[in-house]
Amino acid sequence: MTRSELFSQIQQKSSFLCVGLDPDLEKIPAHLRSEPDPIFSFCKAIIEETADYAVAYKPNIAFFEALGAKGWDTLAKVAEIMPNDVFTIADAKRGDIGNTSKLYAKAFFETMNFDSVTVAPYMGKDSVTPFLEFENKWVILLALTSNVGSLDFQLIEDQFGKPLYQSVLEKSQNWGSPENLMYVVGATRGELIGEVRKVGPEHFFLVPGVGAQGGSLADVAKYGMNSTCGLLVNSSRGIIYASGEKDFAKAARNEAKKLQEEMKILLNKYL
Ligand code: OMP
Repeated sequence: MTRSELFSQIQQKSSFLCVGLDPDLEKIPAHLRSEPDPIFSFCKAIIEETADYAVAYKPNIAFFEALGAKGWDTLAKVAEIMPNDVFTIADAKRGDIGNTSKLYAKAFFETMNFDSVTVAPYMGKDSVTPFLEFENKWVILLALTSNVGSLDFQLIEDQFGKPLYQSVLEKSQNWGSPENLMYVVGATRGELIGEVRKVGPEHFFLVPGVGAQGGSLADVAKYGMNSTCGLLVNSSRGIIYASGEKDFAKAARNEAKKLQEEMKILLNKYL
């Protein structure tokens, strides 16, 4: 999917919602556990019920990998049933020396046909560029993450007072373009999103951390929205575990709808 196609989906659905698929066998409704593939049944129902309100889906690979070979089969099946009009994100946080990254890219872009993959910048250019060589595919590079540990390295300042996350943003902009490179910017970082926007005015940001982690959607839009929206805001647990009962998919739909309604107001306000 291209950047303009993504923006057009955002306009059509009046939404910049990404539904995070973090399916945990311990947390899914009990009645699904007798199904042949409980995680697939869970994800399928969530996707079907939320597709009117979401422009992106982000399966977190850990939740599938943890189940071994069966988990990989489930992930491939989930990737196959994604609606054609949504942007798909393999949240794998990969990155390794060049020839290894190339195979990670092949796994997620060719074997499974995801639109994008999350990548950690720590190993530098040659660990990221193999992902950028795939046409119409995207890298979503970790810049300023939502977790407490982001303080450990990402905000450390160099001798000129520039935090490390800003160096990541500046340097990596030579590796790709706003057409194939996005950044992860956590919703829990509030006004710092505005600082990131100054360094990457045109890039899309994947913003996790609203919902269960307490980030504010209004602040994300206020500080982060650009002229093509430039935001995909993710919520995982807040949507997929809205109910632990048989009505889980309808409850997920309601939560997705609530976020979409808020997003529609914000799009009208800032675009
Ligand atoms: P919830 O907190 O349940 O909405 O889930 C957040 C999802 O986003 C999880 O899959 C996390 O792994 C992911 N995430 C973060 O929470 N913080 C980050 O900074 C980056 C990510 C990510 O790359 O998606």
